[in-house]
Amino acid sequence: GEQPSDQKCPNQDVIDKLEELKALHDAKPSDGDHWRVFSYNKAVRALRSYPTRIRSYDEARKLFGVGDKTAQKIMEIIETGQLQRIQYERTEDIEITKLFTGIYGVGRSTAYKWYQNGCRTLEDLKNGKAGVKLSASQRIGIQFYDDINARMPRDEARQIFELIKPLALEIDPKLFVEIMGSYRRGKADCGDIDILITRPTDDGKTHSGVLKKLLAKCHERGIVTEDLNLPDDWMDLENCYRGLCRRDENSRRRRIDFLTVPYESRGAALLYYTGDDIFNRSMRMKANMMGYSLNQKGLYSGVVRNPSNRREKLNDGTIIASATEEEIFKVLGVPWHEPHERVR
Ligand code: DCP
Ligand code: MG
Ligand code: MN
Repeated sequence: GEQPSDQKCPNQDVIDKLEELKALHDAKPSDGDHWRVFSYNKAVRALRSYPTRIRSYDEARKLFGVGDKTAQKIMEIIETGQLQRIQYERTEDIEITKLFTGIYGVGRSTAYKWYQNGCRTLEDLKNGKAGVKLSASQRIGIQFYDDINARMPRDEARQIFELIKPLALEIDPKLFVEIMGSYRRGKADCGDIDILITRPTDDGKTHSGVLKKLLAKCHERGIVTEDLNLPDDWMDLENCYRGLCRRDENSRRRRIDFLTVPYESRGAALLYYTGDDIFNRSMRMKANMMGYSLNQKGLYSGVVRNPSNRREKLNDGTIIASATEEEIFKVLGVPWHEPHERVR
């Protein structure tokens, strides 16, 4: 695997500044500057694997993916510790749009529209300035803005999961309850808690209706505090719930996601929701190259897509692997990766 991103490399300060500039280009509200983002990503990758401190322009220029402009920037950071371009790119539209996209349920286009209509602060939005109408979850997103945008220590995610898992097993001891996402990958901090629930069907029963009962219990105990997105039909085997939770009355709110899937697709769901998103993308690409299609429900063969819109499936294909992560890796010919190895 690659070296973990928190391990310092000899050019870490250069990487940090380039990443900062990249984020500003990426956040361009009108339409992220994708070409620049791509080129900074290439430079950062080269710098990450470079073993020694960069000493000259020529040395920087020799790195794969580093052109004249980027080499100049690298030297500016090495020589001055600063990158002037960052101040120049940090404009009000980017800053305010970023503030607004930090609200749960607000995407870049909504955020930019509010900015264009003259909103500048969270107060402006709450007050309905320029005719802004917030959804219930966006209101909660503003009310707990700082909590939702903070990450929690891994230990707190574990403690909350250990409060919830027994409540689920009280409802049905045969449930399969697993924590996924960044926690399962072993990260030191988590943006939210991702919980998968399913149940074997060999005794003719299913987990239908469990999610509703579990959430009632979690609300009753004060563990889940606010709902953000409820399922359309609580009785479906495949469901998704998003909300806020807390360990106890003295703890901050944390984001929590519950997912339920049919037992046969637990492997595909585990794989997808364990991530990370970049690892998922490479698995999907591998599947596509083999003529398969991979999503959170399974690995399919014979999916026919609309040639002029690859997103549109003309048929569902046949499922060839979904019950375990192992079999999906195997069919794709990808060596087994432990969750902590599934990182960019
Ligand atoms: N996922 C994905 N593509 C997305 C969103 C999610 O592939 N656009 C997958 C990969 C993620 C997993 O779902 O790892 C869980 O999503 P989260 O947003 O909860 O991300 P993480 O748990 O990985 O990180 P965080 O600690 O920020 O929650
Ligand atoms: Mg997560
Ligand atoms: Mn999540």
